Amino acid sequence: MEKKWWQDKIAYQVYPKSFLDSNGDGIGDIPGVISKLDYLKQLGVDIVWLSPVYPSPLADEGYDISDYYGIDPRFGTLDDVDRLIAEAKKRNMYIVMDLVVNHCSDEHEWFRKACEDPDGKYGHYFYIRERNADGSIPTNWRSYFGGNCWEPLPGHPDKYYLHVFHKKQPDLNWENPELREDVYRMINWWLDRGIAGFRIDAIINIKKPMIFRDYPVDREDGLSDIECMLEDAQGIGKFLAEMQERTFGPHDAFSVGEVFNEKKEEIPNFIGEGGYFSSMFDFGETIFGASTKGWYDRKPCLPEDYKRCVFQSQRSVGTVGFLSNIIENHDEPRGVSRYIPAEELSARSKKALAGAYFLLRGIPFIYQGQEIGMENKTFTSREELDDISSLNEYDVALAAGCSREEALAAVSAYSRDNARTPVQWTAEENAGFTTGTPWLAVNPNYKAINAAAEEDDPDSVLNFYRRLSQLRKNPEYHEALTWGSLKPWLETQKNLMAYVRELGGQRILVSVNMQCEPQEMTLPTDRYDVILSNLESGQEPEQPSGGKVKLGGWQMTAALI
Ligand code: TEU
Ligand code: CA
Repeated sequence: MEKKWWQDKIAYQVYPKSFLDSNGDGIGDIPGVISKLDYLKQLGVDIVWLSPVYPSPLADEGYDISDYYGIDPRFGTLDDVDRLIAEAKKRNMYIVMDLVVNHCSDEHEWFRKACEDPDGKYGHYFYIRERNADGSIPTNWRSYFGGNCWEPLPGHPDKYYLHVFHKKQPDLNWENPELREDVYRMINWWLDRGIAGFRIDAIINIKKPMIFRDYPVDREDGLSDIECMLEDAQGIGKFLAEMQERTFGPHDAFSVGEVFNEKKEEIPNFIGEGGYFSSMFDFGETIFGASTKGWYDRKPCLPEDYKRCVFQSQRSVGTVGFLSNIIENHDEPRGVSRYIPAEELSARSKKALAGAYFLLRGIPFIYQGQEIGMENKTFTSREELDDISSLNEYDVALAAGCSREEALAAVSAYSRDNARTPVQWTAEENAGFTTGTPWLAVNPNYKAINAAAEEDDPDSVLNFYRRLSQLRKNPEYHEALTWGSLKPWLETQKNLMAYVRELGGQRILVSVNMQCEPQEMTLPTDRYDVILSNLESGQEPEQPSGGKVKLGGWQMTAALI
């Protein structure tokens, strides 16, 4: 595969609203991000992805954009973005923005014009349909955030518009070449401004079936899972290839797609050489255990499940392309709370999980706060929730017969708000996030878990992430850890996640004991030279004997073999 500038990079996701507030209004902002670039540099971050900072009514926290060419005053100004790009550049870092073009906000000018004249130019920017002859909505599709996908078009009671997310997020009609041209113009405008690329939101949704029809009803609400519509939609490649050729390709930009439902045979088209995207997220373990009924019916992802999902994704991509690896993002609970059984959660196990995913083949993404081991928050009432998806899932759970406590427990475990509580910088009030009142309450555990406390502690999660980055960048191992193949080792040994990264004769064995009890691991070769471990200072990993090595509880080790 052709070498590209982004293949050996480490990325970090900033959710601006919750990152750092520079002016005391309780909302994180771009100047806040700029002030932490040195911190990110020290963490080994090369690429910083900003979740949306464009003008938005914030119905879906910025994923509902009302002007693609501006910056919401809550987050700063275009000048701030230019300064961010320049400051990043000084540090050899890159800024990546969020591209949200499956839909815009219902407050975007395009939608307002579509409402004024549904048969005019901008009417064709959306999916506008007449009511059915019997007065019913055009199709029975359930939106991601609950309820049906159709909303009466303001001013036109006989017409509906399609929204697969919230009703304030009308879907854009990608079949219309004029719309596509407008999107490409906007992408190129940002790339010309100096950003290095985009994370591409909800992109699998841009292709709809040519014929809109009902699918089997799967809940009491009389609607069908939106996945049925997506399954039926063929030919997304045409749009994705065109976008790549017109925008990312000529700019040599980095693009990472939010792709959930790829089929193995499509992977080369998506992220192979000359593919639609540079990379796409691996969501194998993220979607594990999901239920069409709702969050209340989800199955937990145990260490064995985690390992199986990750290896399956690694296998299906092989060396064809580069996955982007995560343990969490702004839509998910905290990875440490999700993948580590609650009673086993500790700095040691957090570091073990970090080591397990960070050295996989692909681009490691760190989500803000992950590097200090931030955990889920416990939400004690519906009023503490902000996220529209969580609010809907709470209601879904109640409607399915759960008690309030059960509904709250389900939402607490999976709420997107878990990742959106402010970053815990210090042990001071509001975790040093703001001098005002934070827009979303901080996690009360900030006195124990915060960046300042971890700074000087050699055994902290933060310092372990730094060591992981250093290992990936160390010229001695950099090539194998970037371009090397990955082969699982002793894949069926319970709660052992081990794999070998190999390139040109160099082999690095990464082994993680994902349980509190020690366990023995048979080694593939006689050699076992440890180059990194998550053990506390003063502790040494055990030496092998008789071709085996003993791994302590939640021990993670990387060794040359
Ligand atoms: O997410 C797409 C998506 O499918 C997930 O939002 C998922 O359905 C949801 O998290 C379930 O709770 C992207 C963004 O990452 C997300 O923040 C936006 O809300 C969504 O698109 C709409 O833009
Ligand atoms: Ca602010």
